[in-house]
Amino acid sequence: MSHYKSNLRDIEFNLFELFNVQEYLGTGVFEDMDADTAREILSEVERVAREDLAASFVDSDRNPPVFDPATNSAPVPASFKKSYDTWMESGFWALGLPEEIGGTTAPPSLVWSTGEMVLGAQAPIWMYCTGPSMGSVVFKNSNGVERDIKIAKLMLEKQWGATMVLTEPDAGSDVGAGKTFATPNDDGTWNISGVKRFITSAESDLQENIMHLVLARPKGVEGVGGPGTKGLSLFLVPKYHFDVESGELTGERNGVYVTNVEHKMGLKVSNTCEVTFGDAQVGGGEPARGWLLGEVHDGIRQMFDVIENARMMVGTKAIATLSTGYLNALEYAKSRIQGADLTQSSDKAAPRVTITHHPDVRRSLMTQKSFAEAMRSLVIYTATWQDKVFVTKAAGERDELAEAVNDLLLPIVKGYGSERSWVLLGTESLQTFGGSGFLQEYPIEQYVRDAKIDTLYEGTTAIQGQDFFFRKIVKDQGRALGHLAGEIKAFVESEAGNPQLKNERDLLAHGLADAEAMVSAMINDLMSAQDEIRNIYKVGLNTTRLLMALGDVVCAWLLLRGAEVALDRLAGDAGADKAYYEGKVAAAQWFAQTNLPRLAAELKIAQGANLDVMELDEAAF
Ligand code: ST9
Repeated sequence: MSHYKSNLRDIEFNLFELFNVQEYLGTGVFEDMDADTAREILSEVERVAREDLAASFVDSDRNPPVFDPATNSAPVPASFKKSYDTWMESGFWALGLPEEIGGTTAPPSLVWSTGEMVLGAQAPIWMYCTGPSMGSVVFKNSNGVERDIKIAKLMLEKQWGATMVLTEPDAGSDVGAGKTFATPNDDGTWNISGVKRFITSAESDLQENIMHLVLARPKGVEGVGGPGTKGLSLFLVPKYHFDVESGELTGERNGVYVTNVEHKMGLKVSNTCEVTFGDAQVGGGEPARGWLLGEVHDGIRQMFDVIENARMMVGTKAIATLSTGYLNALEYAKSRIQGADLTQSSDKAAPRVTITHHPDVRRSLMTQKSFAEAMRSLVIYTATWQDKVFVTKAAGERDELAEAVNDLLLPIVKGYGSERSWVLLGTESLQTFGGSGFLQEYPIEQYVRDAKIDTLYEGTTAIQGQDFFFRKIVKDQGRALGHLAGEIKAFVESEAGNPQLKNERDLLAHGLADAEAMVSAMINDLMSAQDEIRNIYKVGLNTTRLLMALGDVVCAWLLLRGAEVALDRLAGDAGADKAYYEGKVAAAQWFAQTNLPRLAAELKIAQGANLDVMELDEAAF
């Protein structure tokens, strides 16, 4: 039986009942992707994910790849290769990629909905198969350079692997501290030298070639290669050399070798590699030759095309794991008989009941359900803004508001999504199983191990918090936040869901006001830092707090919007969906009642920020 429990019903609710994507499916740029086709795709991806991709979940954890230093290789287990091949044969990986290079036009909301199911069933498959999508980044940044367009097409056609190569042993969050450098050759190629760390998918036996997208600092060229991230350029460095015209491998090895594969707590089949470029002592000692992408040296901006997508991916993965964790916990709770009903606890002979009868288990299950459904809504809502960006770009225009709102939401999807998911998987989903949750017989312990990384890679939660406040709110001058807050206020002031949701809309109004007051307090601290620079520490003490607070507000709002739709359906004949819609209303009410009142305390803490902890001698810690 599959470990993976999908929630296609809820995905479809978000797409077709809450956000109404069918209004633009089958039209304009999405002419060939109508709602029926989208539903068929979702249904087939659900089946493949549950049956085929999930099949290697346990084996690939218990028998992970082993690094062989003699050959610099780390083959994946056969079970995983089978799952991977099934996914590649399905062709669904091409959804959302540009048709010019062989992709299939599809709205991001559909792509991320399929993503949830793949990532929930066997996340490393999605991560190993990103060569084609990174090909689209190469295409986007090719500046019309024919060679790069051809490379982009080959990355799709040949289904090569690809990596994002930023991190170094001493340059993690601080990408600009990277020392890897690139020197130009006479033939237009560059030689890359340095050691990178924590590089996902840099080695496996899944693809015939891997294209590394490497940030390095150009040397020996006037005016470029200065300190920090702005001095970095993006280079395309293949594992094997190939003929750009035909795509055939030449048989020559490039001097880029995996020199270690990390031993990790979870997500073990996903090879996390140390990669050495152009070291005479490594492999055959060949130089690591690559091409500068495009014509300009703006590697960090180009790499953020990958990073933004990867942050969305990580948030979606985390949320997908919480959802299947919850559904596994629910199934267990419905069958596990333990103890008497609390109302009969003094009667030692009272009948034993399933644990779903116990208040604390119900609290836990409803907490899991409401967060899983709220954050699914958050992912799909964010993706609908990406749909708007997609549609306007296709028309040769820009929707700056859509871009900004998407940018604002990304750190919430990634930072808030991963934190809430990882914590809830451990404290609630695993806990539902009692001691059995600690056993490998059930998938939850692996979920917990596999999900922890989501708060760490692609920018830690601390980085997401800083990005959220300094870049997405302050640098944006509050435009995107103002728009979102305006939408939430309009909902609060409406008659939505009356009378059932009146109390919750009131709670939302207070929650939003508290979060906005938190932003104001932080802006005040930031302003005061102009006179006393140390006051910026007060801001830094609160960036993660604000991210989590606004995450709660946005999630509550989205759930309540869903509840309004559900109430509407319940007012008619909901038929077989009655319990589903009742669950939507209950989850929204629960989320609002049990999370939003806490924001008043968070505001108080934020307003009380002081410098004590910053002034404390390190020795006192
Ligand atoms: C990693 C791998 O962790 C994990 C797993 C990978 C799985 C592989 C799967 C990948 C799938 C992806 C497929 C992609 C395909 C795409 C398909 C498309 C259909 N937003 O603030 P400044 C830029 S890898 C946008 O001064 P600092 C911007 O250009 C490791 N851009 O930064 C800006 O210039 P300007 C992950 C942003 O102080 C410039 O950067 N590592 C954003 O120099 C400089 O900005 C990390 O994530 C943004 N949010 O450097 C690093 N932010 O201002 C974490 C910056 O003029 N660290 N830019 O616009 C950070 O993010 C730091 O904040 C820092 C700071 C490095 C940016």
